Amino acid sequence: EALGPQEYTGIKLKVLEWSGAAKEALANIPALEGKSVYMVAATLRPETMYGQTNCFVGPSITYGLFASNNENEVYLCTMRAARNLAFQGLSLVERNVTKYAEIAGRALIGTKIHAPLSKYPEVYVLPMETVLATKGTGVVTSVPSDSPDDFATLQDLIKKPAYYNIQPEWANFEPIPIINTPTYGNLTAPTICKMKKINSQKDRVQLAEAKELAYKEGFYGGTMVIGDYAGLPVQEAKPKIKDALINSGEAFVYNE
Ligand code: A2H
Repeated sequence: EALGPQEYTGIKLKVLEWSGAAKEALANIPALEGKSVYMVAATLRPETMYGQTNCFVGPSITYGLFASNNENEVYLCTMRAARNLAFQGLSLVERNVTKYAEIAGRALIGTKIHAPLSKYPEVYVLPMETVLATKGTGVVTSVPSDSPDDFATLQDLIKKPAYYNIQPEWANFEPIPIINTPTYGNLTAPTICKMKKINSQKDRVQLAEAKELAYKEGFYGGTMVIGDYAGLPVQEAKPKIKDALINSGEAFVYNE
């Protein structure tokens, strides 16, 4: 864990269609009418956003819908993150949190979203048991090509959709090659998970090791194979992709 402040990129995942449960929970809230809702995901790896296949929420986490600094946009994240956003001047009334509604993560599952830069124009919200309410925004965007946690969790969901209460088609998105690495090829996380025989999100010890390997290899040895910066080393592409997302209004800097 970093001791100093951690700088994340807050990725804005636009809600295209609520799940049935979310539709019900959020009906009749006049403040939401005519506004776009964005689930805000905190990531350390903005250069991987081309490979988003879904987004994860903690089923037992309570989320809120909050006023943002744009009157047409509402942000969905934890209350804790909303306070941080407000403090950083990203809320409607500076340093003041305006909450329009609350919703359980469980009710968000199956919501259809647009994830910026992803090769898949529409992806779904899925459950991840290990999302921490105490870190980031409580929303984790999923890049199974480069994140062992995301890959292992998706494998669980694909194997047991009924157990996890999802429709199989919500998880039916193949990992996309976005970064080539000398040691693990262009699907780093699936390759490492296979090598370490990681079968589930519950393999915590091996996953912690896999995460470390994938992160180091991707950052120091990786080359982009997709997007405007294809051919560039990840270290060079990362700040450029981050800036492009921020300039297009699809992301912002989020510190905590
Ligand atoms: B990363 P750190 Cl491709 N609970 O984004 C659990 N995990 C969370 C979280 C939460 N509340 N909030 C953010 N995260 C994840 C991309 C990614 C990430 C890739 C590879 C590695 C990786 C796509 N998922 O993280 O504890 C988010 O996943 C491994 C370090 O602050 C975020 O970046 O160091 C990362 O963990 C933040 O972790």
